[in-house]
This record gives sequence, C-alpha cells and structure tokens, in this order.
Amino acid sequence: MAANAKGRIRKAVEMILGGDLHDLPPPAPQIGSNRRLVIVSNRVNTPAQMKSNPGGLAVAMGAALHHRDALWFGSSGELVDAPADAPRISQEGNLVRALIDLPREDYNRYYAGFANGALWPLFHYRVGVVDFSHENYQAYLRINEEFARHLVPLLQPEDIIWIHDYQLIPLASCLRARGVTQRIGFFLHIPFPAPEVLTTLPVHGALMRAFADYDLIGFQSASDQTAFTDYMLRERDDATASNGWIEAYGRRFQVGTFPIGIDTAVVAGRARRAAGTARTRELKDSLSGRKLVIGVDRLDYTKGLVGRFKAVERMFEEHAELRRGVVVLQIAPPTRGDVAEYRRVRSELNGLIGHINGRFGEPDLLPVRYLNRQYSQDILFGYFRLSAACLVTPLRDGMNLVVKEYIACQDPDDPGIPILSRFAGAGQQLDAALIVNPFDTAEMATALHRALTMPLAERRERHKSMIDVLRGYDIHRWRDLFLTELICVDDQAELPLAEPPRAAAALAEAGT
Ligand code: ADQ
Repeated sequence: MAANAKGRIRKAVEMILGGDLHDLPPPAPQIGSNRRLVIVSNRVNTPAQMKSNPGGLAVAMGAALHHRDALWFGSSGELVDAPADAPRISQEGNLVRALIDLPREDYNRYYAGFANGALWPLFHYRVGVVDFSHENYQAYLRINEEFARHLVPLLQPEDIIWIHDYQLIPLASCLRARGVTQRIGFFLHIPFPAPEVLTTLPVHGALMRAFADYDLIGFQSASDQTAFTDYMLRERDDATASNGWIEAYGRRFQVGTFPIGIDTAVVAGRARRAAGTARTRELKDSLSGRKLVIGVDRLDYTKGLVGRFKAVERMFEEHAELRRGVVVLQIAPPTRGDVAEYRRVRSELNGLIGHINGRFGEPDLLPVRYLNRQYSQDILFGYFRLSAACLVTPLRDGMNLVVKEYIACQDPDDPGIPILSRFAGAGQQLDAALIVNPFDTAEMATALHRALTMPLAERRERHKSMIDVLRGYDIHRWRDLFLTELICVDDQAELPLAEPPRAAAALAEAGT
C-alpha cells in the first residue's frame, strides 16, 4: 500500500476516534483483504460528532473501520417528510460514509418508541419500564426496511456486512428479502435477557426469528450467549444447539461471545499526556489534597446512579473521617430526554445529590460535584488518572467501556481501583476489580471505603492483573476475532438450509 494511502487511513481513524493517535498500532491484519467491510449502525457520526460525542458504539465503530476498504452506512440524524433520496456519500481516505435521512413519521416510534422505549429496558431486565405498542413495532420494521432499501444498491458481491445493535435486529431479514446473499454478522452491544424476561415482549417470536437471518451473532458475554441459546431451545421445537451453532427456523447460524475492548495502548498514552495538562492540574489543585472518586456515565437508568449515590451517602455516614478527605465527581450527560424514565431518574438523582451535599457539605467543601455535560476523552482520561477510585455500578450493562478506560488510564506505580458491578459484562472479565452487587447499598459503601484505604501493594497487584486482561484483549482483537469468525463461516459452514427469505411484512404479520 502506498505510504500516503496508509497516511490517509491513519488520518481517517484518527478523526473517527476523535483523538490524536500517536500510538496507533500497525494496521490490523487485512482480514479477507479482497473484501470490503460494510458496517451498519443506526447513526453514522461525522468526524466532528465523533469528537464531541464519543459514545461506546462510536468508539467501537472507529476501531471496526480500521480496515482496508470500508463503507459505513446509517442515518444522518436528519428527518424528512417525503421519502428520502439516495444516500449522501462522502469519502475520507478508504472510508466511505453513506448517510440516509429517515422519515419523520416513523422515526420517533422506531427510536424513542420501540428501540429505546421497549427493547432497551427489556434487554436490561427492566420489564416494568417497557412501554410496548404494536404501532411502534411496525414503525421499527418500516425503518429497518428503509435501511435495506437504501443499502442494497450500494452492496458489492464480495462485501462482508456487519450490523450493529438492537435498533437493527430485523435488518438481515429485510436484506435477505431483497436477495442479499453475502455474509451478514450482527453484534449486540447491550445484554441479552433471559427467556423469562424476553417472552414478556408480545413480539418476541418475530424478533427472534429475525436473528436467524444472520450468519454470526456476537454477544458481549457468555451469559448473553447462553440466554439467547436457552430461548431457542425452550421456545422452538425445531431448534438444536451445539458448539456455537444453532439450527432453527430452517436455518443454521453461529453464535459467539466477543467482549468488546478499548484501544488499551492508545488510551494509556493519552492519559499519560493528559496528566500534565492545565485542565487536570486545575482539578487537582481544587482538591487540596483530598482523594477523588469518579463516575462517568450517560445519564441512563440502567447505569445505577441512584443506588451508587445511596452508597456514597452511606460511606460518608459510616466514615466521618473521610468526609473532609474525599470528593466524588460524577459526570453524567443527559441522553434520550424524550423518554419519560430518563427524565424521572434525572430528577431523582438531582434530589439525592442535593441531599448528600446538604447533609455532609461545609462552606468550603461540597462532597459531590455533579456535572451534566460531555467532556472530550483527553480531559476525561486526565481526570481518570487523578482518581483514587472509580464507581461503575450499572444494574445491567452489555460491557461498560468506562471501567476499561479508567483502568488503562492509571499510573501503574500508584493506581486507583474500580468498584465494578457484577452485572456489567466487564464484571465477568475483570475479577481483580472490587466486584459489587449494585442492588446492595451496604456492600457498595464498604467496597468504596476499601478502595480508598487499600494498601499500595494490593492496588498494584490488582491493577497489573486487570491491565493484562485489557492488553491481551483490546478493541483490535475484538474486531479481528469477530471478522475472522464471520469470514470463516464461509469456509466451515454448509450453506444455510434453503428457505425463501421472508419480507419484513411477513415478520410484521407474525408479530401482531
Ligand atoms: P454505552 O451505554 O454508551 O455503550 P459505555 O460502554 O460505558 O456505555 O461507553 C461510554 C463511552 O462514552 C465511553 O467511551 C466513555 O468514555 C464515553 N463517555 C461517557 N460519558 C462521557 C462524557 N460525559 N463525556 C465524554 N465521553 C463520555 C453501549 C453499551 C455498553 C457497551 C458499549 C460498547 O451500553 O455496555 O460497553 O455500547 O459496546
């Protein structure tokens, strides 16, 4: 590859990741190098958006697109009243972005309605919060059809297609119905619920049928994969499962566990540089020698923020000696304000943090600093490095990248310690963290105290164990393992048992 082409790839990834990637590792092995990788996600962010709003999925996309030829297809975020025109195409190095505008009429029912009002709470085990309607589900299917309608003309015969997350579960069915025969993989970034939970969804049968049109379905943790397989075996008389292969609905497809990682070496390098910046020094000076505890989460009811601050209150209650010695910094930018439950949790958290500051604050000291805004990752990484402990206490989480970033940002000679929920995918990988049950306030309060008083030798030992996991299994490895598996399906598998593809309309019918 010409040097300037390499440079362009590097530049593209740099912009996508929203950072200065001096430590960018050598390009990944060119998996299926004659084949283009087509990534599909609900939103396609511009480089500027990636910089200002680097969510978990956006970070993952940046790494997934570190590939020779890639097309990133998804919505622009713009809504239109009439049927949308052809996608807007732009090219940046070897990365082509194709953006579609979505119909206003269906978008809200698709996104806030079915995806975030029903699937998100259900998949995070919050059955009581699910707000299901058949109308929203129909709009979800129509938007998936819209994705397929615009994507099909852009596809080439050798493409490998990788679809991301719960907004697009039916997309493979919509593509198959339009004659697409290329390998299609799917990665679920959020947890997969146990069958007892999933079957409360009135359209669970149609939704699960849609998964069968993929060749490979990837999950964050073994428990998610088990829950998916259990559903098939319990609910489908025709299903068999063996060695990661499932046969059901007349199809044969593969499932696997691929815990998502971070770019460990890059994050560590950025944190080392961030440690010396004015922003980090300002925060350090403001602490006047107090220890910093940090939490960074989207303001989401699954992140366990209310329970976390009940534990913080309890820790201050039980350890009066720490009241003047510890500051808790919680950064939580609001998201999905159009969903009622998000507004409710925000208001509850405002009240609780106000209560803690009122109870334990002094004229010269507020124990909790609470900020509802985004920060660039370079600022966040400096704050992480400064923090003696990090609270990561989701009630459920597919993986949780914040805890991985926090660990990678630590100074190995004087590392901080994460307090980590057992219900985050990361909790299944990082057993040297202080693992807690986020429903147990007393246990979280004890763990926080333990982190703040842990001897240096134990902190170093735990950190070494965690960073080794993160180095061995970083985001490049995640991408390579998934794509290798998806491509190998070609070689290993017999072709799926023949069955005419079903149109989304048929899925819709099955769901009503
Ligand atoms: P998310 O629910 O968005 O991701 P998470 O994995 O924690 O959660 O990723 C959040 C990302 O956004 C991190 O990279 C973090 O640094 C960044 N971020 C958070 N708050 C920020 C702020 N205030 N300012 C700037 N950046 C901020 C979903 C799933 C997760 C899964 C990921 C990836 O819910 O379980 O780990 O996808 O698969």
